Amino acid sequence: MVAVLCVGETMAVFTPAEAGPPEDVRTWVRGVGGAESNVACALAALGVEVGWVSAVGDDPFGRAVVASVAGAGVDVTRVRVDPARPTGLYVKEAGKAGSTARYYRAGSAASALGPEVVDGLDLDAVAYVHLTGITAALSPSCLALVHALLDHPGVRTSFDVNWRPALWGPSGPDVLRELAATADVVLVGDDEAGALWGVSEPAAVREVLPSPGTLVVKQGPVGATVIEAGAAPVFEPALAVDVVEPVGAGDAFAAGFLAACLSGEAPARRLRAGHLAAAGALCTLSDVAVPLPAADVARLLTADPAAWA
Ligand code: KDG
Repeated sequence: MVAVLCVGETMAVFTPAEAGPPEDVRTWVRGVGGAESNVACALAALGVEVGWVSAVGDDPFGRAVVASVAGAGVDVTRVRVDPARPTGLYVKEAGKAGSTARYYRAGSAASALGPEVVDGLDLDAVAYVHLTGITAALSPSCLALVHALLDHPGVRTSFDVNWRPALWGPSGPDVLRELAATADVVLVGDDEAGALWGVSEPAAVREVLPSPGTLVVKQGPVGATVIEAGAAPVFEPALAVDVVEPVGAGDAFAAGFLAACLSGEAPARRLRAGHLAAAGALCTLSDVAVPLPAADVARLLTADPAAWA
């Protein structure tokens, strides 16, 4: 039995192991990355029982992806192996300010997932189903799967908007807004909200997304704000971190936030748990966060933020 199910594609990630233009790079490091499994791995590191729902090809990259996510302590029994389609890949050119992704995932095993997946899931026992806008962009069947989970009666959903313009046509902003409107918990970066809907201040984002019970607006290195139905906004500053590479930080933040929701923490503490988990992703080149030592997390959860400025 798991407390959280994370649903979405995970890919083999290739990062240059040498400086210079990608055309000249001959040595690449192969990692693993997928927004939803990144969340799952970070949740597992926080002691949450979590499963990942996806599909991979019957190929070495698929086996490597599944082994890596399972190795992080995530239940991978709901991952299907598709003999007819490959595991998706992506190439990441990393930088401190941001990274670029080149995707090789059209027609991948995970892009063939569809709403039939829901029939095989025991959703009654699950506290949250975590989804992202990435899955919605992969194919019409994946979009239908996201709708089916968001609309499933009795399922509490968490939805990270995860705007990936390279995956979308012009419908992206409208589709993502519609999906977010039906989730219980929505996480969005202020930069994403600005790009998608032209607003980035938390109160203005709330006007665009009035319905989710919990709206979290991530404000990069500044902090994050949670706005819950009927309550005043709560802001929590981020930690000062020497950033190595930012990909995966939002996923880790979502994991910290959800884990703290599960343990009944107050809003500010949930945000801080998100920041602490995000720090573990900001300090690594990998998309998957390196969990901070539990003792440090416990200490920093209650520390005075002035101490880390
Ligand atoms: O949030 C990080 C993800 O973007 C990364 O791990 C890869 O899932 C991925 C994607 O679609 O970009």
